Amino acid sequence: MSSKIVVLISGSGTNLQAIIDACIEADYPGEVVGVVSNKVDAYGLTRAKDAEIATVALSHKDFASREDYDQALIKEIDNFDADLIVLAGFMRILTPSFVQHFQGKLLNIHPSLLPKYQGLNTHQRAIDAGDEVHGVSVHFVTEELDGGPVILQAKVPVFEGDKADDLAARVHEQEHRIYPLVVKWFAEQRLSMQGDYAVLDGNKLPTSGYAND
Ligand code: NHR
Ligand code: GAR
Repeated sequence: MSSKIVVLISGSGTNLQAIIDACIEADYPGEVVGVVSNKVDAYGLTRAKDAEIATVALSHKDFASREDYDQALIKEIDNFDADLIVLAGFMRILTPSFVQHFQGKLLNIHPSLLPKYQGLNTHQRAIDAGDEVHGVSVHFVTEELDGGPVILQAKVPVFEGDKADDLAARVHEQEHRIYPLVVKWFAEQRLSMQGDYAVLDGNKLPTSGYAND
């Protein structure tokens, strides 16, 4: 049984590409069945089309409210009968009714070592704070923005003189390693959200996820 994955994007879609590439491998337990973007010109839509994956471009600008937009988004995703919804650079905050509809089936990748630097502009904030270590977190999406239980993090060094773009590139390499891995765990039904916890192979994960140290 292969899990049906829908990926939500707003931009270039390099994480989408990493997941598409992983799914092509023999024995990978998931399949990307649809890609939805809130930006009609997102390059990730081209990546999806190149891989012969169905796409939906649903601009938030065409809706009067966040609630209306999210109801339309729910309909589009439900058409794919998805087992898992993966946010990969999706830049719209989701309403509580959206999150409740897909409770326990929503993953996000956030470019910081959560709970540090929730929200936007994370690389510059890590540089400004003088951090020597930065990184990325994959977490379950809950109603609390960037606040759901962490599943896996990866760390990168911050070097003297780094600009936000340098750091973003270093973080991206790690994103492309850890996101397909976490998606695989979910597709294998080894991973779930139970209450406030991420659970892997029956074990509650610590607050910094599986690979904490
Ligand atoms: N929705 C919920 N309910 N919970 C989360 O944890 C979510 C979420 C939606 C998106 C991704 C998140 C990130 O990883 C994410 C997590 C967008 C914003 C934001 O401020 C913040 C965090 C994230 C994504 N968006 C603006 C908005 O008004 C728009 C910004 C823009 O278009 O550039 O929605 O960082
Ligand atoms: C990634 O770095 C992801 O962590 C970040 O956007 C980038 C998307 O890149 N996500 C957020 O900032 C969510 N607010 P991609 O489109 O190449 O996958």
